[in-house]
Amino acid sequence: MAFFPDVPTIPFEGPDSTNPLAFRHYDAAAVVEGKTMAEHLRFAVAYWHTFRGTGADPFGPGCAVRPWEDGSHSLAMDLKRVDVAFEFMGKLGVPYYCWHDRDISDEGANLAETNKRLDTVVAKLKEKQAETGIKLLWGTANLFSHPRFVHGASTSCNADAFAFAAAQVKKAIECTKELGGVNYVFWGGREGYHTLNNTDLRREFDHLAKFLHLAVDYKKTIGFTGQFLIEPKPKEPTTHQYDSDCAACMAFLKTYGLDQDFKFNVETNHATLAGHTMAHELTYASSYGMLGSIDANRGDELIGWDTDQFPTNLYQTAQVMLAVLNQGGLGSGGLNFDAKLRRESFEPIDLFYAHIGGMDAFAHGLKIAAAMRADGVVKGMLTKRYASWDAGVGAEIEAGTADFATLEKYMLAKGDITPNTSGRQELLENIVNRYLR
Ligand code: XUL
Ligand code: CO
Repeated sequence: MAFFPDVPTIPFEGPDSTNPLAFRHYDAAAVVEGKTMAEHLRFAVAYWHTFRGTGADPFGPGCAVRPWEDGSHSLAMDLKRVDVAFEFMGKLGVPYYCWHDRDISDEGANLAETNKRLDTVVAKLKEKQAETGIKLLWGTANLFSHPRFVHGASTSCNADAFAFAAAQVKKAIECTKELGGVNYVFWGGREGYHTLNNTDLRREFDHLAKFLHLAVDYKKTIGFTGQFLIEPKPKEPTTHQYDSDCAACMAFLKTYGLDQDFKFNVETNHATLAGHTMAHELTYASSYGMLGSIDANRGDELIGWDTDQFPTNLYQTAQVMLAVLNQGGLGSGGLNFDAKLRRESFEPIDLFYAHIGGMDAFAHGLKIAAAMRADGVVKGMLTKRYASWDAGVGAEIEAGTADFATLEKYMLAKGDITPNTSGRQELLENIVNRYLR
């Protein structure tokens, strides 16, 4: 049975196409900088938004039209949804998908039943993966929706919530391994606080670190080789999320001796909520060898929350792909569309339009980034800007052969510094715009 009977496998038709069900830039087999677009971009569909999103918001219930949904929370519905998902992903031509445990299988009456049901769905996912060649980019556990996690999971004031979360993550890692997942993600969920009047901040941080150490131990015990990823986010649902941005996460991981076991899954709308550009977060993470994967979406410049919109901003996608190319690719990571349709876009076909647009925006961004790198104009200006560090006193400082006494002697003899040169911001912005076509 086809769930999207009117949609063909999405073809690549080239930049001049006006067919809304075709790619204009994403040509999976096209080679850029020696690798295919598919290899560079490693797109993934997010199960939660695409197959569980209803369009509900604080002002009204879901209004998404999904003819295959029967309104139940039955196992049969979970299994049918797997067929829907694989038809959608197959027609779209994405190589990967991502899930939370509770997206793919609802909870049963108790943990044992929940796990049993999850196993049944995982078995079907495994079959469909084998049949289609679509793979799991990452799994994760939903430790934030159920009321038992109202005060957080590993940072809850209730030790039982920590224990339940541990059991749930243990199972989610096992399922990820079973499906050959190449990463496993930890997004903080409700790990954070609203008021210090009821929060022992240091104790909660210690518990978060303890939890992650236990996860690392378990990963080694079962021989799961996927990359562990932390996904920073500064606010929502709590006022102060503990994993607020890449730098805060880096400090946390270093403080607790976890930095060798994790990388970051950086999300565009989380970066902007933290008051950073996505390019800043990516460059920070990448500089320290910590950029593992990307949740590709965008926010709204006028709205202060996580709108999780599909990425369409070429300026942004080009910057993202520049960071990715500059570090030689994402390794086991990929570009996961952690993005949802607007409530007003309620028809199934909108799911295709949204993903096609996102994939094209990133393929186009990849071409722009590759063109910038080929010309090397911006990079050349950057290298030139730091030339004073490549020889003379700069090289001595970097090499550790200078100290305050030698630097004083040098400056006393010289009298004052070599004059500064212009930062050329406007010129550089104009040059970047040359490539946006
Ligand atoms: C929440 C968010 C999550 C994570 C996975 O803002 O981004 O969906 O990606 O838990
Ligand atoms: Co995300």
